[in-house]
Amino acid sequence: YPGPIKVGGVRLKNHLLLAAGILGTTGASLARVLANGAGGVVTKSIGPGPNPGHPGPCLVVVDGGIINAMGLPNPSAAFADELAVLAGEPVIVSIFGGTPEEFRTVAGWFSGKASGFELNLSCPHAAGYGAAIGSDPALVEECTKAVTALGVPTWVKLTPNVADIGGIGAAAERGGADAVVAVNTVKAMRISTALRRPVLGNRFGGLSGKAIFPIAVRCVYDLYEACSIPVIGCGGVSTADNIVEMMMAGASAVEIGSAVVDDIGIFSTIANDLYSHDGIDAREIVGCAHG
Ligand code: RRO
Repeated sequence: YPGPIKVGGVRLKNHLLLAAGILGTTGASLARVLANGAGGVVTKSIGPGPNPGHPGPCLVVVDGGIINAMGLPNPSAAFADELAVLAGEPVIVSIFGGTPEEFRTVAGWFSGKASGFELNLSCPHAAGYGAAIGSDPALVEECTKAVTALGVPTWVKLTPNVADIGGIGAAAERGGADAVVAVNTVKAMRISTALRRPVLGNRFGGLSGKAIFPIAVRCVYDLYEACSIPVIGCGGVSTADNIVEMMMAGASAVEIGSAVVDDIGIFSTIANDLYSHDGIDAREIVGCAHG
């Protein structure tokens, strides 16, 4: 292990983080992921009001991944209780809102209780939230400013479902973001040929898993060119070689989501692979595919 590192203002135990959404709804599940070798964890996204989520089916397994339309289910302010067992641990609270004011309000509930924030400007299937905001540079800058004013390290998670992700990353940087995270899920759908209707209750959702890894690498590469703040990679990562590739594209740390569903031991497995051999030196390889 490389020992503690600092990325986007947050101290991490290693370069691997739990991505938002997976095992992130309770303090106990987040503690379990940390005990299994994650260098930091990101919570399920928390918003301005309690929300049960979309009607089911909410999730469909497809070749190379998962399509979800959970619908931003969360307990809102009550989530603060879950953080009590995680005091002192590297926990990034993912938050969403529909306006800069809502982002500020939600962040306020958790400031002092979180190592940092990850602003979710990128859910592909949430009317008025997520990608609706994250595809507009002016709104991205405003929402980011509303939270960075609190003085807590703030990362901004971006959607791949835009023409120019670099321009969106630059807007987050102007808003004072400490890092950008790329990417959230890719907008997708499946149709049941037997039932002649979309599989998901919400009709469409977001694709995660191995199928989106090349999209995530391209987005990290674009953001490394467009921004001066650190880029954190996310999307379809399942091996140590994937981590090295993401770092070469420009990632200073990497988040893992879908692969954790199959194997919570993946953090230790990958960390052993990554750090044991001749040892990767992130300072040497981050962004080395550029130029
Ligand atoms: O809860 C969800 O449906 C969800 C969210 Br908030 C998100 O950011 N990305 C995603 O794929 N699903």
